[in-house]
Amino acid sequence: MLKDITVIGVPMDLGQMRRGVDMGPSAIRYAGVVERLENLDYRVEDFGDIDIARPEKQSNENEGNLKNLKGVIEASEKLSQTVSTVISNKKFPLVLGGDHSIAIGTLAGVSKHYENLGVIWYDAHGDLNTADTSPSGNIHGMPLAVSIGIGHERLTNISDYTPKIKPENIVIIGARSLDEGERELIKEKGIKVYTMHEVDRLGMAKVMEETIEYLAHTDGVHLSLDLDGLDPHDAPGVGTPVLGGISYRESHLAMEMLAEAEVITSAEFVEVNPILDEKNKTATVAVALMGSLFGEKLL
Ligand code: NNH
Ligand code: MN
Ligand code: MN
Ligand code: MN
Repeated sequence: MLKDITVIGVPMDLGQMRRGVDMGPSAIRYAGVVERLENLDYRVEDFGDIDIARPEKQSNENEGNLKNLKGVIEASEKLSQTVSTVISNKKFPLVLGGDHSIAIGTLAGVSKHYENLGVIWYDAHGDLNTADTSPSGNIHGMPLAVSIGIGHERLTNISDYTPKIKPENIVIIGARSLDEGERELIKEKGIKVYTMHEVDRLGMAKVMEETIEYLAHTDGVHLSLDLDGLDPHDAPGVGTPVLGGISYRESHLAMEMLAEAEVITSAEFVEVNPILDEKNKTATVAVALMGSLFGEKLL
């Protein structure tokens, strides 16, 4: 992995309706992300936060079934440019959310640097909705669809190109709450999904072995880790918790195996909501997982 990391905060809460997830980057910094990675001998620079519009100013910005569309577009363009600059400067972009709609901007900034980018989507949800299939109109349930070029044209064309990723370069891990339209899209596009059923059946070691093998043909892999992929017992500070998730230990194993394989070229940790959390537990879990992802060892 690159020895230089740039941390980018994205205090985004426009992609869903629960307040507090905009404080995620602060909570993760407070949990010691910079120190944790510096202790592993990385040079870590904190870019600070991307400027995000306040939801109070967004009252008339809905378009059809897309809430806060304009604010999400603006933020995505800014984030895309920042991430792209970080990669051009040969630094590893580590993006802190914020709700998962930020992945639209992150992937727009990352993918232009790769011919064949892979994505690991660690999440209880598929995030494969469109305005037509979304039960909520919340854009944080749509970023993976947007990134394969499906959705509102202003979202799919962030940074003036589409699609950002190919369906066959995606692995979803931890899914256990998929909407009807998302299931259809998964089947139609043949997207690789390890639901909790497969995680239980195969075990996390096998899931990660297969995932790494499945993405071996790519020239970079982005990790998009939604903290709600973990069980709410281990990560309670999320807006849409779903029982029966991936454990803290399984998640450490997953990160350790990614570190060993040296495949990850960019990452984001999203949906940390300190208002819904228990003593900053979820941010602390996120930082611990980052430690493993960047090579921390127990011995
Ligand atoms: N699938 C639901 C929706 O589209 C919930 C999405 N919530 C998430 N996604 N946290 O990761 O609204
Ligand atoms: Mn998500
Ligand atoms: Mn590309
Ligand atoms: Mn989720």
